[in-house]
Amino acid sequence: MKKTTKRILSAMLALVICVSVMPFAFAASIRGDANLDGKTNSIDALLILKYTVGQEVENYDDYLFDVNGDYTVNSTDALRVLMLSVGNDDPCTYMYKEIAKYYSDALWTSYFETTEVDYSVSMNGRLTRLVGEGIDQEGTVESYPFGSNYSDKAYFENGYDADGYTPYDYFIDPWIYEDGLWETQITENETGYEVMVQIKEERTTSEEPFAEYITPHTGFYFDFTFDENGEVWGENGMLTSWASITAQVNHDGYVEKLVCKVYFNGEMYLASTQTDERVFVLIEDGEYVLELNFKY
Ligand SMILES: [Ca+2]
Ligand SMILES: [Ca+2]
Repeated sequence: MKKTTKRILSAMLALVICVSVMPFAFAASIRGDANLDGKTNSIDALLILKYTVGQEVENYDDYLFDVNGDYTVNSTDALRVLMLSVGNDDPCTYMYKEIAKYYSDALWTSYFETTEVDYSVSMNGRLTRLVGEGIDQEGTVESYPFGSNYSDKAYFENGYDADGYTPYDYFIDPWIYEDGLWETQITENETGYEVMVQIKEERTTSEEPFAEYITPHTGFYFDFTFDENGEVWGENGMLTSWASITAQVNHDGYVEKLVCKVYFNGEMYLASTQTDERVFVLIEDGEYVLELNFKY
């Protein structure tokens, strides 16, 4: 078995994604910099404290004041800023690319330390196809939901399974291609940090089937070959897709849980090598979900 085939990527469908609205806006400010002077120090801590005791502050901003991202502004946030000002590292104050790096480092480390990964992959959406006489003549429209899911466990020791495969061979890339970054976000919770990384929408076609951002980094695999036996293949098609990855990183810096969602829509013409029949296929509301639960 070739290493690439170990990947649990199973999209033998052709698709095009149309996602026009992204849910988050990129915040350019530094968390904790309450007075927006580009530095985090005791002045900011004092402003946050003032706010928590009900005093009026200028330019109040949820994002800036809620340093640990727990949707509450209190003395903990002020303390965070003080710790920062004396040189403590605090992932909650990371920005954009720093968050992506934090995510990548955590996943990379986790891949080497994990002993077991419980994983599941699912894919669903709606498929419409024009069948019968083919695309140039009148045919019948069929529309139906599609879906599949799969789950299993994989065991590792010192970064390898019994056959010499790494978690990276199984799952998604630990690093994110910088140009493909759309948005990042980090929030603290009871067990550590929840890190969210979103990857830009991009389009692939049957002429340019290699996605730059999503496919290699999320594990989502799009193949314009429609039938694995080679009897039917994509003659002409497009896929657009974007991805959102959420990782729960514990206080020791290890990923405990990771959910990667790829949203996609697509359309393509298919041709059969055996019958010469051609059909048009439209895929909507596609969602591919990879969930990983790590044990150490
Ligand atoms: Ca400041
Ligand atoms: Ca807070």
